[in-house]
Amino acid sequence: MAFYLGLDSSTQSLTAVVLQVDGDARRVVLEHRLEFDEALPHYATRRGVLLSDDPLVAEAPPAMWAEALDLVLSELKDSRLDLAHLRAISGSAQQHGSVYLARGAGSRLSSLDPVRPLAPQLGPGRDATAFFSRARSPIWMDASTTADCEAITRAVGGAQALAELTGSRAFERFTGPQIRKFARTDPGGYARTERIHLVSSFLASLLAGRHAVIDPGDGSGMNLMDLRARRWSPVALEATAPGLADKLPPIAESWTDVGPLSPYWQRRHGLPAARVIAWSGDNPCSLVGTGLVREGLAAISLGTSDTIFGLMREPRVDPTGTGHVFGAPTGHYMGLTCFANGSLARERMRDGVGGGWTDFSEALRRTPPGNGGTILLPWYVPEITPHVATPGPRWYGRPSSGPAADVRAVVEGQMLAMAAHSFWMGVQVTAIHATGGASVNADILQVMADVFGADVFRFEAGNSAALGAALRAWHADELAGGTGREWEDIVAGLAEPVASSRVRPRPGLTALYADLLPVRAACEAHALGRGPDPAPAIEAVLHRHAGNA
Ligand code: ADP
Ligand code: XUL
Repeated sequence: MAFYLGLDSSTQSLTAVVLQVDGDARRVVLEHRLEFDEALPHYATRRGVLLSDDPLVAEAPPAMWAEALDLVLSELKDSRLDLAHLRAISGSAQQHGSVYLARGAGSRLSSLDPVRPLAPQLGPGRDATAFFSRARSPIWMDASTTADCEAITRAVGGAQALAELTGSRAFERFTGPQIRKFARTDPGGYARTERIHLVSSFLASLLAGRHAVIDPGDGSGMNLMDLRARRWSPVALEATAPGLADKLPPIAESWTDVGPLSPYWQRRHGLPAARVIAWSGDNPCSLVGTGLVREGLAAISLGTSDTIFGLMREPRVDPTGTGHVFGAPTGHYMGLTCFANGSLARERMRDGVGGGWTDFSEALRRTPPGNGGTILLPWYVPEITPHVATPGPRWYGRPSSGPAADVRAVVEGQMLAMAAHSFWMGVQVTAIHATGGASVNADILQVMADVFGADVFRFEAGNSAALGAALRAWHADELAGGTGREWEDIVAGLAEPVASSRVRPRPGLTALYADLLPVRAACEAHALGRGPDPAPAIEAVLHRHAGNA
């Protein structure tokens, strides 16, 4: 019998999932979450983020993530599980965030005093400058590096060249632009920096008591990694900051054994010398945690933001520059497209029909697919896909017939946008695993199935990133032990959708939505000032589907 621990350090919380494997039986035996704001109020974060005068800046204290790790491991020690059987630990972390360790950090990692808590040993309280060369870490919500994105893009030969090289054009939240800004605005701090980690490799380093590697899954969220070669790109490093190659950890496969859990954790919490497996980003871990280990499956997460992602065997890059290609922890690639206007846009329309999700569903059921030719681009906040800096919804076609039609407009608008902006992945989607808060709504999933022409399954695992990390720990342990297991086998029975939740596409409607896709694209092009008035195209589709729409 063996236990595998998966941790997920997200924006707001640290979650632990323990997987028990006993012969062919495997099950999750513990799930535990610590909310940063609540458990560690002395860092004064709100939803895990430090307050800032500049709305474009988003930072968090790395000492808080370390203290949370210490607390969660001590809480595990107090659980009824016999952790002497703990074989391996891996983790997931919010992507793109970076942690700056000062000179001497490497030796301090290996000489922590097990009698004392972790955080005070990393420096004096909130201004932890002794261990960290920067006490506040920039995170994925930061949007303050536009000038750095532009400079990097120019230096590597344009947005398309950067996307071909690293998997994404320059994005403000990506780590390369963030490092460039730090080196430019605080050259002293940058010079004092011994190692720049991602949140994932930082936490793995704390566990192993030595600098850990960065895996290709998280490394591809930096605009610094050569996507195909899976190593740092000299051109991208050069474009970012001086002497950067010496400050970055090496890149190594996601199943790398970083070393045993350091004596600090063994003595402090009575844990065994379990293998520490390289950590990865939350999206790559969720890929495993939602069972997407072969091409043809996609996950759609309907949360605060909506994302669509799936495994890709080949690194096909989005020619339109909105999607990302990351390394997958299986050794393949994954495509991901992120939409900022998710739940908030749906909630706005829900409030229009009475304020409840039942009213929302009812509205979807009594309005016709195609919505009588009303098309909405629901850009209530600045949109990531496509890039829309100045928010404001854009309505096209026939005017909406009222609040119920508005509900259909937002759901159809979102699903059509997700379908349109995932074509670049070049994957024929046959089944979709729906996750996130809104995935409990079967009427939303019906529109999803009709638009994509694919079966949709609800996926229950709330902690898919932490579960993915635990499964990765198991996979790597098997590999290191010389047995190895297929990924399909690793995820079987654990990272699987609810079979009874299957929603089938309705054939006539898939044809209707296939016709609406280019029309919606024409609306988007018009809204962005890149195309003619789409009104005639909308009328033509209405005419063709007169009985349906
Ligand atoms: P986060 O991205 O913050 O983790 P979640 O994935 O937990 O978000 O999703 C929370 C959201 O789910 C809520 O803000 C709400 O809009 C939405 N939601 C909850 N229940 C329903 C429902 N029945 N139908 C549609 N949306 C729902
Ligand atoms: C992905 C991204 C977010 C963070 C959230 O590119 O920025 O999904 O990983 O934790």
